[in-house]
Parts: sequence; structure tokens; C-alpha cells
Amino acid sequence: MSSAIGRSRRRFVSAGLAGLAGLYAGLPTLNGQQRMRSGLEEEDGYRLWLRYAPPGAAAEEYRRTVRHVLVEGQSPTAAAIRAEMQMALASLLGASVPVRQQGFPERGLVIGTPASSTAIRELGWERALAATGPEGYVIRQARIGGRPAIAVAASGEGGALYGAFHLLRLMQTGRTLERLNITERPRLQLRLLNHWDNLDGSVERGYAGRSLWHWDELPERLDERYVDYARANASIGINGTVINNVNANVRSLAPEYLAKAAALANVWRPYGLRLYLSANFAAPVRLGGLPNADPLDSRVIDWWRAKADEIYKLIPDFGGFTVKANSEGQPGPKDYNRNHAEGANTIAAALEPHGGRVLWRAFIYDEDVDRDRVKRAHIEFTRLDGQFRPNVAVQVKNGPLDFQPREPFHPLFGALKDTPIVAEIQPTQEYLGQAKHLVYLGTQWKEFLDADTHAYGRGSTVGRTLDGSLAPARITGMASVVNPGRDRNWCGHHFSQANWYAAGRLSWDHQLSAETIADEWTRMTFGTDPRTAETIQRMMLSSHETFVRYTMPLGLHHLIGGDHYAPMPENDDPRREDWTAIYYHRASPEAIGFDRTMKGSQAVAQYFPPVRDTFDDVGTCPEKLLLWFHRLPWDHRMRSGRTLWDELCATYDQGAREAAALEKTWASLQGGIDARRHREVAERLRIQVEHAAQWRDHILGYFARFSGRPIADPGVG
Ligand code: BDP
Repeated sequence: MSSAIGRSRRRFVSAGLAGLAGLYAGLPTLNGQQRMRSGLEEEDGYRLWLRYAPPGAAAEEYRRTVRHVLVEGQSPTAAAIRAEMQMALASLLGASVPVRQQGFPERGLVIGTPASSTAIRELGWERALAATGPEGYVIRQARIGGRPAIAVAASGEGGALYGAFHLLRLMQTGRTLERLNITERPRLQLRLLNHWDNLDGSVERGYAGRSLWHWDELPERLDERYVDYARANASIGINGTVINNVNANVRSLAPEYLAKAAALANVWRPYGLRLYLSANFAAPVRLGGLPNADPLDSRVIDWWRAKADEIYKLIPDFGGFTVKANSEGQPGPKDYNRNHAEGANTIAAALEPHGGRVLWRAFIYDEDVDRDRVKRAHIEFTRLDGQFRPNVAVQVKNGPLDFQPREPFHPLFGALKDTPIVAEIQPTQEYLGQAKHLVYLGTQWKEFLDADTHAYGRGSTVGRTLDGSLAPARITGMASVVNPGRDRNWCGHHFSQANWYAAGRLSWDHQLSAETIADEWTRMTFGTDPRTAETIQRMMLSSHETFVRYTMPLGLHHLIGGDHYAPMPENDDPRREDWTAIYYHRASPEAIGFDRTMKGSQAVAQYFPPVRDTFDDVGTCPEKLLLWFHRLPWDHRMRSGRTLWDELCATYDQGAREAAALEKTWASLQGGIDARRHREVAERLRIQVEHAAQWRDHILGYFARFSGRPIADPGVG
């Protein structure tokens, strides 16, 4: 690293996030000084994509255009915008830029709403702003007091905050600020994170250290990370977070823990981040001491009502409850012979007067519903369509099984005509290499969001079934099971940060491309040098397909054991057949795959035509989903001309070779990235390469016992 680079880097590092804590008046306990001292020489990843590194050549233009910033208003959100701008611009431009609460003496930025800002009011943009809703915004050139300005205007404070982050994103990625004409509004209302964090500090399927929430210190002490977490979320448009595990401890609803949650909600409010809780359905019994939790029992109804009232006294903008009921041992309405709508409605009725919502999870797979696990949720929930109260949405995982490396989209998308659906995706990479493998999920989620359900005819993509553009939806949203923990870099793997980022961006706008999102993230996270940025993006964009190739290609799924990481195709878990691997791959000397065609389990029938016919016919089923829907002989002829067995061998080998190539490509970036992050990613890539080869060898060795054929020579592909 040249000393010039070293110097400029030190400058922006020292001006980093740290300053914000002190600037934001509501949080006197945060210690900015300590943070300022950390990580001066090398980057540790703490600042995520909000590094505000000098943007290279573009800096000159920014210095000319942004001589000062005006953010009027006294609200905590206005204060948060001022603090962010002050810190970000000092770091981006290498010199402090005045951030004022009044007056506009020279060219610069104006951020605010007509209600809070006389300057914005003077623009007379009310009509345009009203069309973007309270969270949308407009960024345009303007003149204020005769002087040239860039105005970030919104009808609501949240919109002003999101607009400010948009402008900072432009600057971080080195875009010009000339001729801006940006109008944005989120496509989905609820853009949520789901933390699977437990009260003892452990995190279910968490791979980045212990829980971010210091329950033992709350509500008195507020960890500095709570603010940085909210800033990161606001920067990508996340507006709600469920802070505890869906396998919920009832104590989360006890007064002691509600007081702690309220303290978090207070920190997050200025950033537009609403707090939600996962609720345990048996809380009226286990916490309230009632004899049952029957949702039609009046004592239970009263208990939930009183609990909701208690919560809203402490947290007036509480978002609502996520509920996992009658799934994997969790209690639920079926324990009392009630259905899921009856269960959800009792809780929803309690929240309704306060504007709260119930997100009732569809991750339900009772064995008595159907022999094929992937069919069960569709059967249960289509029966109940239209029976839920208006403030209930059903939360549906992207695929019908469970966050596998690749699944077809869940057939419930588009299938519920009178029940809103919120989609659930999983940045935490439970089945996707956890925090050890570099796997960018933007591409996976785009495959899902762009999949055509045909529910309302051609063009009924999953994204459009969610956003209300095909049929009016009372609630729209997306929930992301996320990965941040107490690791210094939040996500364990530096590249796992990209999945948190992409989840937020796609929740805001599912029409963004995976490429655009990778481009933004890369430039903000690793700098705007074109060669570095392009190389990293190439690595990211192919990484999901690579992972699928060396783990579960051609529609294979669930070839794992309890760790959900290492290959275990021999898994025959005695507890439940649908927790094994053999139930899914069904390998025998004759064939491999799960027959879900009309001649098999008929899972294909849950899709709308022509999707069902496409999947049903082995000639038209996409080969990437072949063994999900079809059971085929080992010498089935693939489109490549190879037999199925040879194709499997070639694909696994290709995946392992691509993993090795990732490592080499990363090595070529040495010097273009600070040494610490480069080294830490390299260390993980080493593991990835080894484990990719293990996957290939283990799976092919295992299936060879059934196929009776030799493992084709590497290089066949
Ligand atoms: C599975 C996880 C499990 C979760 C469950 C869920 O392995 O830890 O509790 O999903 O989503 O993927 O409820």
C-alpha cells in the first residue's frame, strides 16, 4: 500500500462512524472516542457499507457542489440526518462541511419535509412528494434563495432520511450529482429483519458471534452498536425488526423484557425502525398462568388484549408479532383443535386498535396433511384464504421446503387471493455455507422474485404478487432472517454483509437487479477502483450458482445433517423422515430424485398452469430443478448429451473448480484492498475451497454406490 493511500485511508477511518454517537443527543451513554480509536490502520469491517471512503476523482465535483448542508427541524430524525451528513461528508471530502439548522448562504444540500423545512416548502413540490408516500423522496436540482441547491425532499421524515442515504450512496459510489432527477418510493410496506436471537445471547443459525442485544445491560446501558445497526438499516430502507427467535421464549413478553425492548425501540425510532417481537402461542399459559391458550377462550382473548395494551404503553409504535405456531414443536391453535386463522385472529384482534400486525408464519409441515412435506403449507393455507383478520399477513419462505441452496418458488405466492403474503428470505446462509463460504444471495433472490407464478396470467412474478400491483393487498412486505451478531464485522464473513445489504435493497425495490446491488455494495465496501470493483462483482454474481454446483445441483436438496453445513446424504434421522436426506434424494440402484409429478406426489399441481405443466414434463422442467420434481434413471439423457450420472459428476466437479477459482481471483486483488480484510476473506476462501472438494467427493462417492458407475473423470465438464 503506498503511503499516500495509507494517509488518506487513515483520515477517513478516524472520521468514521464513531462521531455519530456523540452527535446524536438522545444517546449520551455512547462513547464515540473509543470507536474513533479502533481500527486506524486496517479495516475491520465494522463500518459495513457506510465507510464513507474518499470517492476518488468525483471528490472534486462534490466539494464544489456541497459547500454546506441545511437540515431544518428539531426532531430526533432531523438530528440523525444532520449527524450522518456531518460525519459522512467530513469523511468523504476530507474536510468538514457545515451542517446548518437554518439559513442557506451558498450552494449546497437541503434535506427535509415541507412541514419541517421552510426551504423545502418554498420549492412547492407538495404534489410530487405526496405521490411518493411518507417513506419516498425526490432528489432534484433546485434554487433556494437564488442559490443552486440539491434538494432531498419528502413528505415524511422517514423519506427525508432515506433520501439522505440515497444521496450519500451516490457519493460513495462516485456518481455525478449533476442533473439529478430521482423519485423513489418503496414497493413494499413492511421491510423487516428477523433475528433468531435467544434471551441467553445465543443465536439460532447465527454465525457471527453472540446476539447484538445485551439483555443483561438493558434497559440502562445502550450499546453503541444499536445506533450503528439502525443507521445501517435506514441506509437500505429497512423499517422494522423482529428482535427475538421465532422459537420464542415466553419471557420476551414479560414486563422485565418489554422494558428492555422499549429501550431499543427508543434508540431506533429516529431511524424509522419499528420494533416487533416473536410471540409464543402458549404465552397465556406459560406467562399468564391460564389453564389453556385456546384462541377462542375469552380469558385467552382478554390476556392477549391486555398484553397488547401493556406493550403499546411502552412502545407506542410497536410493529406487531411474528408467530411460529404448530411447527417443529412450537405450540399453536391446533393444540386446541383450532385452525391457523383462529389462532392468528385472536392475537390480531388485540393488536388491531393500536395499528399492529400479526405475521403468521407458513413454515408449517404437519405430517398428517400430506406425505410430501413441500405440499403441506399450501394445502393448509389455501383452505383458510379469506379467513384472516385485516391486520394479519402470512409469512412464506421463498421455497416450499426450507431455504435450500435452490428451490422452486413456494406455490403459495399468488395462490392466496384474499390474504396478504409477506415473503421470507434468509441472508444468514444457514444452508448456504454459513459464514464460511462466499455466497452472494442477490442472484438467488432475484431468481425467486422474478419467477413467473402465472397466478394472474403471464407476468405475475413473485415480486408482483407481493407488491400489490396485480391485486390490491392490505399488507405488503418482505422479512429477512439476518446474520449480524457481535463479531466485529457484524456478519462473520465480510461478504455476508452483502446479503444483509441486498435483502434491504430488494425489500425496497424488488425490481433492482442483482448486478446493480452488487455494484453499489462493492464500491461502498471495497472502494471505487474499477478493476477491483468489477472483479469482486464477477466473483459475487457467479458465487451462488457455484455453491449450488458443489452442494446440491440439478434440483437435489437437503443433503445435509443437523449442522446444515457439511454433506450428509446418508442422513437417516430416526425422528422424522422429512428431517433425513434419504427421504429427499431417494437414491437407489435404478434412479434418483423425488417424483413430484402428477404421477408422483402431485406437488406440481399446486402451481398455476402453465407452470405446473412445465415442471411436470421432464422435457420442459428446467434442469436446475430436475431432481426436485422428477425421479430419473442414472442414464437419463440430459440436454448436454451426457447421462444424468455423468452430468452430476461434471457439475460437482465444475463447482469445486469454480470455488478454487474464486480463491485465485481474490488473491489477485491483494494490494487493492486493505490487508486485514483481504487476509480475512482469503482465510475463509481457503476453507471454502477445501469444503467444496469435500462436498464433491462425499456426495459423488455416496451416490456412486447406487449408480454403480464410475465417477467420471474430472475435466469432463
Ligand atoms: C429452519 C431452521 C430452524 C428454524 C426453522 C424456522 O433450521 O432453526 O427454527 O427453519 O424457520 O431452517 O422456523
